[in-house]
Amino acid sequence: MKGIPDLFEFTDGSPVKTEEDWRKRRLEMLELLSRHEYGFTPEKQGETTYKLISTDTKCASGHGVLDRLEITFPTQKGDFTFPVNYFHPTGNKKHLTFILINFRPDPYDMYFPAEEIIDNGFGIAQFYYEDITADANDFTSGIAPMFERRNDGTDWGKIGMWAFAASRVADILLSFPETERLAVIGHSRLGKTALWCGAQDERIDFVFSNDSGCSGAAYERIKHGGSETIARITEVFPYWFCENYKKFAQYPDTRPFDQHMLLALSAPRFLGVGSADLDDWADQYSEQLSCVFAGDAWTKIYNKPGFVGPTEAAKIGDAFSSGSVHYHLRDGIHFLGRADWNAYMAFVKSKKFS
Ligand code: GTR
Repeated sequence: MKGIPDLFEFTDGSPVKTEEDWRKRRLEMLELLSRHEYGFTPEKQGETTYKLISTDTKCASGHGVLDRLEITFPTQKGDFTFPVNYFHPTGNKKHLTFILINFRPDPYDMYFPAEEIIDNGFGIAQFYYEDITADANDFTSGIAPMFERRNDGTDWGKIGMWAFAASRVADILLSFPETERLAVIGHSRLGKTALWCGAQDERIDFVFSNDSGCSGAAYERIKHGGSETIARITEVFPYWFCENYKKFAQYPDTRPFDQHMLLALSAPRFLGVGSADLDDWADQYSEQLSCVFAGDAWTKIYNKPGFVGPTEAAKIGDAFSSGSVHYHLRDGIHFLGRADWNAYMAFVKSKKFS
């Protein structure tokens, strides 16, 4: 389609054809998204460690174990520690664990059905995003002041910081023998965060964005009535992004990127995007279109099915899961609910690993 920033063209205009080319293009796209949208993520400063604070061996009807952990990682200005609730099936069976970047600190929460997730054979490790840094235009809390600022418009915003913390959870989960695969998942602003985490951290096998909308999964150049725009999001939530992002507020079509690039950075791993019928603000159809456009990375570079589904808008109840890129549209409002989890879990179960 005309005007779509080309995934398969280097900034200098030369074509991206092979997997080797794609690996280089990947770095270009990460740099574009860092420089202009989310800010640059600082280097990891050293080893991540954890402490087991308590264990409930009979959580979720006795089907699972809840380990309450404290995870510590070094920053440029000392150690930083945050709590993580890790639910996993009883016994040490190997499983995939979802890293849920969540809105509340409580171990049990309305955004995830712990018992069903465990009964499906998965683990879930969730942390509270404001334990990392406040969701406010204030860079004095949590890890925000613990890294030097670049002061050139490209400093990481809060989305980058939350995403960095999700990767530190991955550091620990990967040291557990029962961890077979990892997924990262988030809803809304934390769906944007999950996408940015998965784009950067290739150890994560499944990347899930639920109702992430503007500056998440929604393709910005094709927006539909009543949906959020870059102008609006950078006015209300400037601190989620780097300062440079504001430059595009009035001229979004001049950006050398769009959100399909963020999604394509998950290739050749698995990607899942969910929308809700009543969530026009997130722009459901734009979220689907990003999947359509990003899917080419799987087909053209990796010879794998990418997004297998229509280019016309999905109908309520549709779920397109046969490729590496899943998309579903469920009924209801902006929420990370049971129907979303069931769709994501079914997608994981349908995939074989080589
Ligand atoms: C809205 C914001 C969206 C979305 C949402 C959320 O106010 O405009 O981009 O992220 O918040 O996180 O719940």
